[in-house]
Amino acid sequence: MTQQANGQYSDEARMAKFEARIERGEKIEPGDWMPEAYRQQLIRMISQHAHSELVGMLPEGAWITRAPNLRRKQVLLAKVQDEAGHGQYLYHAAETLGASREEMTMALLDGRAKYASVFNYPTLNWTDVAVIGWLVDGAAIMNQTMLARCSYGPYSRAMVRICAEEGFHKKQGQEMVIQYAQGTPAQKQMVQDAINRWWWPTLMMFGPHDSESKNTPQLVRWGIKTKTNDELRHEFVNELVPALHALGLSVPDPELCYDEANECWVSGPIDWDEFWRVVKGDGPLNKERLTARRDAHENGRWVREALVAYAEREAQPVAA
Ligand code: FAQ
Repeated sequence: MTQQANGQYSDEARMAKFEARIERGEKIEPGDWMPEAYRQQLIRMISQHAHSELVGMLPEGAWITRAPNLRRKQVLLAKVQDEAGHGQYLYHAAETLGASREEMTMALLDGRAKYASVFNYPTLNWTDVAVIGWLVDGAAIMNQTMLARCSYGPYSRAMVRICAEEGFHKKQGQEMVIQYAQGTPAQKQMVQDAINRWWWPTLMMFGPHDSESKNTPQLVRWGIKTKTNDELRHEFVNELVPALHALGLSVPDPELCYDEANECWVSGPIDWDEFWRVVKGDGPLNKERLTARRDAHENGRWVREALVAYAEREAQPVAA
């Protein structure tokens, strides 16, 4: 890298070195030079991801008191608690980029920040918990396995840990779907109905088509995303469709077809009007989700104040 006359490196030279590191597959760490746009993209994505984990506790959390037996209740409690932990890892990863926890939290609570659209749909009965586990956690894992290879060290390492836990979430959901699909006709009907309601919102989780995805080109260039929205959605459809068919279940897509030449399943069109309505705050439960997060923040105020008071007291010099 050549120096300028004043001994400094030019931005072009720093950028070339940065991109060469990405090209070699090196991880970028918090103290390293990075372009401002790279830092901003990561803060945007990681904070949205953290918010999704916290809002994602709500649809299933509503069923903790109504789980059908103690084993299911224990599993669901552990799962919802894991999602809270994932939010914490992710907020920490965003903090390494200079984002403050308070600012990120406020952006969620006052409606400026995005979070995954799928969590704005209602959980109408217990089989929704099963289907969220298999489909929604399954989609999240597919996306996060890709992000575990991302170029930013703290995000990539958080993803490795999160994916390990999400693996259990997916399996507990899959186990329930298998059991209900082989249960009474009423159970099979309930689980099919839940799949019908969650299928499209799950496919929307992967984001707009690549041709409409404004962030993907820069994210792929800088190794933040290593696969595109459509590539991941395609992988998901091809994993889930045969698995559901094997259980005698179907997906609510009349245009779904098997492409013999490419040996893959091809989905029908997604309702992008619905997607953008939900993303912009007008989904079935957007208002309720934000109200629940605001209430949780308010109810936790005394804990935050107590922590600050404790830290201040501990910082006082000890009297001789
Ligand atoms: N919902 O240009 P792109 C989980 C926004 S964790 C809402 O394609 P990008 C665990 C996007 O932000 C699930 N907004 O964006 C769990 C952008 O707006 P902006 C969360 C969406 O970043 C399971 C605009 O549209 N996972 O589920 C959505 O390249 C079960 C244009 O889109 C992550 O956050 C959406 N679905 O790709 C918990 C993973 N899609 O910011 C409980 C990290 C797009 O420019 C129970 N994030 N938008 O104003 C990512 O991988 C990416 O950010 C994508 C979007 C793939 C979400």
